[in-house]
Amino acid sequence: MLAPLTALNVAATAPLRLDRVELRLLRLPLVAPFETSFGSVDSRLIFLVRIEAEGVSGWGEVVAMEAPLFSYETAATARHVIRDFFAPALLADPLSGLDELAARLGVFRGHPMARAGLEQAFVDLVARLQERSLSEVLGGSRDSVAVGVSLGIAARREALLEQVERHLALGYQRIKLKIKPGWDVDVVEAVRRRHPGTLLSVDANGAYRLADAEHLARLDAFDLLMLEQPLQHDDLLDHATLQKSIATSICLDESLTGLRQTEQALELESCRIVNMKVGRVGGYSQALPIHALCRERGVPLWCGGMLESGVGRAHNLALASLEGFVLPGDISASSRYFERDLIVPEVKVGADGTVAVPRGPGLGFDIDHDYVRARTEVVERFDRPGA
Ligand code: OSB
Ligand code: MG
Repeated sequence: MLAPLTALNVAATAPLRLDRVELRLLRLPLVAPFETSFGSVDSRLIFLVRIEAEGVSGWGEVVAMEAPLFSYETAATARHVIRDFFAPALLADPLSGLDELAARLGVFRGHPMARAGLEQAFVDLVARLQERSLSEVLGGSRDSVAVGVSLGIAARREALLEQVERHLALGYQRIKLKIKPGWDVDVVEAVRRRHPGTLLSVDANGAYRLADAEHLARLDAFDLLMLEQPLQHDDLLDHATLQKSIATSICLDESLTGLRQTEQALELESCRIVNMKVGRVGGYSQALPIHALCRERGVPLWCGGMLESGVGRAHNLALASLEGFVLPGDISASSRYFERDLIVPEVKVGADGTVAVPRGPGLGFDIDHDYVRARTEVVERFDRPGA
């Protein structure tokens, strides 16, 4: 049986009256463009959420992109649903904990990334009020988390090989290559030939169809840890069919939009490995039961990434400190993404390919308020009625 949310240890001490929800949009340039099967980006529009209560602030990040490419959500749709529906619902009455917050938002459909940003800010706030670390509040047990790096589609194969080399030298424990038709088998073969012992995986972001099954089976020759999201973003059945015809383990990302979809994917054997993204699944109220489900079933789980700023990355780090996260996460160093991050200290990857889990209250990192302010393009505040 799955633990009820109330047993997940993120209840507020007493019903918490939220005073304010604040949204903040800011753009951070990426140190290098990041290309996937759905396009290339050279900057990240960061969407921060701050929730204030009892004079304390909790921080979260809405990981939606600017365009509806990874999922249907965008920064603009998230802003709209938070402004018009989610924030008013949360500010209306005090909240006893995360389960009540999730229930309050549960009357609305969809928009998991918008919900997750609010859940993150709330859980950080509760942790800070209790003077406990986010990892502790979530039930984490690890002091450090094993990490890998996700490398985008490159202009030339030599450039990718050089990046693989560089990131292995930095200590990363696993290399993930983005693939698409025309940038797959040959590239993977070249990387595998140079690095026979490296943990290697590939991520197609939905670029193939079931008709490509024979082509994808050619990847079986390279001893890949997994093939992430080969088929369409909303598919479970074709993935189950594909999994029967290839040896490489399928890992689902886009298709797992919540607990129910994850249960059904495991039931259908659409995947053997689960990528957790707290934004994609709709927050901790889904992420924690998905973690419990994977542990119960012995399904390997790992923490994905969405090119988050340090705020979202700190949440990922705390979540990945839970016991069920058994494979290296896409939780790379701040410097892999940005010249300067929004948190202090920045996230560093040790030579052993791990990141230390902070033990300070809440996120365990300080927000770099000066830099956040300097970069902010939009701020929107919602106050509790009568506050
Ligand atoms: O599919 O895992 C993905 C980045 C943005 C959107 C989707 C994905 C990714 C990554 C990079 O692979 C993960 C990271 O390092 O943050
Ligand atoms: Mg992915």
